[in-house]
Amino acid sequence: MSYKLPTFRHPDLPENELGFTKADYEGSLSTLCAGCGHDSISGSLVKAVHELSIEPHRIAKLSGIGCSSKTPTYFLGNSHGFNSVHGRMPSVVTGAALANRDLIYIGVSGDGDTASIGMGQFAHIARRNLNMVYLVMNNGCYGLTKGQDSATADEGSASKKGDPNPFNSIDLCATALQMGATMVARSFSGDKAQLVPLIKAAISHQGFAFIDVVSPCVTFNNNPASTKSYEFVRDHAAATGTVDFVPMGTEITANYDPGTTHEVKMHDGSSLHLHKLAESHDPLTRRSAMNTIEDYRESGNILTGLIYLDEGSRDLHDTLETAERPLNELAEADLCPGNDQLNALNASLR
Ligand SMILES: Cc1ncc(C[n+]2csc(CCOP(=O)(O)OP(=O)(O)O)c2C)c(N)n1
Ligand code: SF4
Repeated sequence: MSYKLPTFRHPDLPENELGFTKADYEGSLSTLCAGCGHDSISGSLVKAVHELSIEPHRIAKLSGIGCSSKTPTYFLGNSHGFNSVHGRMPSVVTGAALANRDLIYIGVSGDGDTASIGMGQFAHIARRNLNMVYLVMNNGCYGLTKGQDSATADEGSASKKGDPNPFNSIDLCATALQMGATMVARSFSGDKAQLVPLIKAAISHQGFAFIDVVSPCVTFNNNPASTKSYEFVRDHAAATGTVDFVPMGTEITANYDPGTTHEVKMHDGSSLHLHKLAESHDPLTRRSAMNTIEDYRESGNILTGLIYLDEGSRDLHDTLETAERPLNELAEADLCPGNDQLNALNASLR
């Protein structure tokens, strides 16, 4: 069987500013189960990067192990990619990002990959504020190994063949926030209208941008007793507000009632327009974000949308004061300034 997408495309597919169509950002044909939420997220990633007119070679996509971690094969086929070890994507992306700060890093993981085996790595990559998008395709189970409950399965939720989960669940947005992530959002694989602008904002954000995307596993965890099923999410998802991503230099054409929209300037000159925010929620304050997560958790609903954004984020390169030029471009002459300089430095320390 061939895993290549058909090469025929409609001749009038819309082109972005670089002259690329969406097809230029697709990957191989997906081998996931038909209806898996992960495939919809791959579609949203393709749409976001195409609309942002990013050259594919400027992106590196990395993942761990799982059905979710297989998806980088199905999007951005012309970008760099590295499929690492279970739960170890954060250390691999940290090394890559420190060596080459010029690439845009998109890490894809699962709730098993992140909230169990990779929890230690996840905590520290958030704490260090590495400049990357970290997206979890969250189905509350280990899809690839046949549907065991994961650490994000809600208490009382039951998968297709399982008993109700007796344990408290880990809320990855709360964890990311607690660990120091500078952008935190949650969405649903079935809500492209919400997810695409969040992905664009995460790519523009200078720092660790975390997106938890509820993504139903149709094979093992899409039954009525599951809180990660399509039906449950559709009935219980409630957004903090709506988000428009406005690229740099774009003319604003829509009119909003005064006081209903808040504009947030992003580091790269683009902006986020936040509309109809719930009164009790201020996404620019960590404490408010934490309270909102807790309020929704108590009410049994699923909080979606932009939860937190730190406008003054300083990423790992800022903190370490690394050179503007990517480290992998520095030659020996740049790295070894010579004996005289070394002697002078040593003398200054005596
Ligand atoms: C070190 C190691 N331990 C265990 C496994 C087995 N394993 C493969 S994928 C996986 C969990 C996948 O779950 P998740 O990350 O939620 O992804 P999903 O398949 O649900 O998208 C496990 C336990 C492994 N591959 N490597
Ligand atoms: S087993 Fe579940 S998570 Fe894996 S591809 Fe199938 S539906 Fe998706």
